[in-house]
Amino acid sequence: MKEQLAQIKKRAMDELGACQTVKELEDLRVKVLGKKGELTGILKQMGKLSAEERPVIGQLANEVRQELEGKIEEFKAALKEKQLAEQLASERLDVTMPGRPFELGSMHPLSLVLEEIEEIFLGMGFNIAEGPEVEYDYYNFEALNLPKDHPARDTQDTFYITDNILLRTQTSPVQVRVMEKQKPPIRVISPGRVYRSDAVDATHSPVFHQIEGLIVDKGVTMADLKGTLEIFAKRLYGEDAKTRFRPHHFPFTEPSAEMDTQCFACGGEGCRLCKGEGWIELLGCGMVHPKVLKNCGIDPEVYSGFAFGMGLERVVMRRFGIDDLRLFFENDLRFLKQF
Ligand code: 2NM
Repeated sequence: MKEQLAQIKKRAMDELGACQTVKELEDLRVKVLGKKGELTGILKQMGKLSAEERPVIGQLANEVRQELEGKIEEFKAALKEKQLAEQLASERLDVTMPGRPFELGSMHPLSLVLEEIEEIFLGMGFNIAEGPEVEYDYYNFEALNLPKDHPARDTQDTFYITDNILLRTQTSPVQVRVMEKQKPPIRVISPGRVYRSDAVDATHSPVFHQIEGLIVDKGVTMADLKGTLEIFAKRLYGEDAKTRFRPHHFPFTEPSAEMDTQCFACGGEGCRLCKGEGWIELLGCGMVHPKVLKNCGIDPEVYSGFAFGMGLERVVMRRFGIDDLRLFFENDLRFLKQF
């Protein structure tokens, strides 16, 4: 029995040295020292021993148990420490390292000036109305007094999707929708993308932006139109800005006009910017045609209104001295970061 104990101890010590993990150590402890373990097996056979041998073997077995338990615990502790050290090394993080730099974006010049124009009109009591870019022929043309055979309805310029669905060529259809839904007084501007089938060059793009405005109420006159748009020009270009109105023609307004601002580069003398004119066209406008009001369910005997429209790109190009429209749509950061 003494020999058996010595053997158990020697084998356990050898296996102990080969253990790589805490789990393997625990398995070894159960195999040798557990309830059904090798050492316990020996102790169960003690009954066969003589009264003199029993305490000797018993003490020896206890010594072996204590020694093995101690060694296993010792190894366990060492392994745990090693594992922790490895984990700490692999998860090491330098919290003092500088962060990755990230670049701030900036406002697109079109958005910048659009916001400015919106603020001017919001300050005068207008609301902002938006609507679909894919529109019915009815809202884009028919309701605006442009019947099917009207020359201004050039099918060459319009992107048709079906016979009666198209990409809007102006934002006035938004205002038709507002007039249909809302009773006067109405005061809205409708900014947004519009589409025309143009070849791309420095001054033409198949997609561009318009801002149109509309007021409908009792007793609205051409004087209200002129006063409102003159104030707008002064807010946009400064209190010294000079304006003039020229007669024009639009199918949806009567009478119609165009408003110019005096060239700020030459003060009206005539220069390269205004092409020698001294004046630069800013917007088209007019008193809403009675037929248009009627089409939208508004009685032209009771109400009148004025409307106007301008191209955003041209205003922005003049503001920043940009000479090529394509720059707005190319998203070249070297361009966009200048605003
Ligand atoms: C312009 C010029 C003149 C205009 C007309 C309307 C509506 F819906 F009330 F009839 N909205 N916008 C209008 C009038 C637009 O753009 C150069």
